[in-house]
Amino acid sequence: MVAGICAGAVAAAVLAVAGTGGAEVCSMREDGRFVPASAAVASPAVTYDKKLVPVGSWIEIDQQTKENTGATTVKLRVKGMKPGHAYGVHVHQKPCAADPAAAGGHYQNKVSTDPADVNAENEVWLDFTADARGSGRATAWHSWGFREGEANSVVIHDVPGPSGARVACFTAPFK
Ligand SMILES: [Cu+2]
Repeated sequence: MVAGICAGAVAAAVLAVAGTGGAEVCSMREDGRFVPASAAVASPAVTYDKKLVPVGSWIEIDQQTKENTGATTVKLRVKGMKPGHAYGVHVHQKPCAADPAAAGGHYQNKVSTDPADVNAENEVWLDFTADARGSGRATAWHSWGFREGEANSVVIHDVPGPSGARVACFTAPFK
């Protein structure tokens, strides 16, 4: 596990850039297999709808943030989903729990109550369509990074776009 050096990286980089000009990257990568929310064995990956996100299906989240600019790439990979199904995915604020609502709302760069700010530029969306084998992938790029401790999960929804039923959740400690 890399130390949590992304938070505050932009401000620090302003001071350091003349000296190093470096393009250091801090990263986070986590993967897990989905278990039922009722499972006795805790997992960072919980499914609330076993038809759309079967028990034993797999997710990996990879985050890369450039220290000098804060620019952030988040990648999602999944296996074992329902072939051909189109899913909606967002980074959410809180960790997952047995209650699908536990993950809270979407992480937003500009925190807002305006529905117009609910979009893939102000939030991290990773919508994907599973291929014939149930695999999928998505990538989101933003010029900004996450505020420390405010992005803690990835929620999979039953339909693409801004909302939809929560069918699974993966706890991931974004930096
Ligand atoms: Cu969501």
